[in-house]
Amino acid sequence: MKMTFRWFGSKDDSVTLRQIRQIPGVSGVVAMMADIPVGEVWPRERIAALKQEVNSAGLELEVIESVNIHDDIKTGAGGRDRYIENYKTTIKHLSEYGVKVICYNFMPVFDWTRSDLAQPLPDGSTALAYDQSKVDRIDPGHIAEAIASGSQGYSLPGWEPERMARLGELFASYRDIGEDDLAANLKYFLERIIPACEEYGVKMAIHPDDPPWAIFGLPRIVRHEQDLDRLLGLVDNPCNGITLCSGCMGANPNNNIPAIIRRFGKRIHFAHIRNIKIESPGNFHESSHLSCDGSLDIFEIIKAYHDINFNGYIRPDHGRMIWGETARPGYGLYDRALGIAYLNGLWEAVDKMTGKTSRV
Ligand code: DNO
Repeated sequence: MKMTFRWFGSKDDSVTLRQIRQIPGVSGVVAMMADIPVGEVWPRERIAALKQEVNSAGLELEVIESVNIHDDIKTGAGGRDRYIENYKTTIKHLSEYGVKVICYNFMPVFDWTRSDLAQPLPDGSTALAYDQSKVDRIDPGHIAEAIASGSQGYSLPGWEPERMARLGELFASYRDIGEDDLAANLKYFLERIIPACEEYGVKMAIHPDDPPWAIFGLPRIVRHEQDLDRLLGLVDNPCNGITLCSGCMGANPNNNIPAIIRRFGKRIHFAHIRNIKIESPGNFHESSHLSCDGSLDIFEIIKAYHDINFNGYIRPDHGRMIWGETARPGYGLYDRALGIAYLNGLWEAVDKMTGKTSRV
């Protein structure tokens, strides 16, 4: 495995590359370019500059999260072929600068959703939380404002203001799209881009729906093991893979994360590892990474990755806000760095227990 850390860029992150470089065991950052409109080609010169910046801090740039998918591709609208061609060009450009994995999602309208970005926990920290009963009371037309009000002024990944300004139009574009239509549109997309991925040596890694169930009546198709099975079969090629997000899929207690890791093994290219505490069905908050603080057994998750000789990328996921830090919700330095130290410790312990070193 290769340990990485998500970074939003020098203009848009409270965490610096220098700080990331000092977290033990981190080989690279997972980056994005939020200012490029969804659907447009990522220019070579922008990628070159980002790579140069990251490499000169002593870090690698091998994973992008995310190259987002235009809603015309998800709905199968007339413009999709142009956006797919642009996506292929972006894959080519990224590959020329050493990018190996692209994380993306296929969630209609909204990316990850929470009802609270700073729920106080008993230890005085705050964390992201989801309470279905609260979400049910939010008018979907106003959820972007509800979410943004807790964002500490930072842009939120997947909640681009220009898209949120068109919410009504976006909702309308999904009116006749059911789960099977969405899956057919994903297949159409994958059939066209996976040959480019093979040619350029890039792996696609779809992120599950967060939370892993339908919200606001919109279709969702990456929620559980059966969905992952269907999605991998849409185009049965190693370049069509998964970002397995433990905290996201783990919000449904029927999703057995270690079993999913063992089942899909080599098709998992990117692992997001974090814990969550499920309070009741549909009601959870994010916790520290430790097994004892949440509902997921992180040791078993690491053990499963180790057993399959996982040689993809790992990153700690959302952290709590601790020690008075002000940062983008979920993406401060301190708790994610603690998360890495813990994940590294578990990995070393399993290495030594099994006599098999599998860090790359
Ligand atoms: C939120 C993230 C998501 C994720 C995208 C991947 O913090 O987990 O925004 O990056 O869904 O496309």
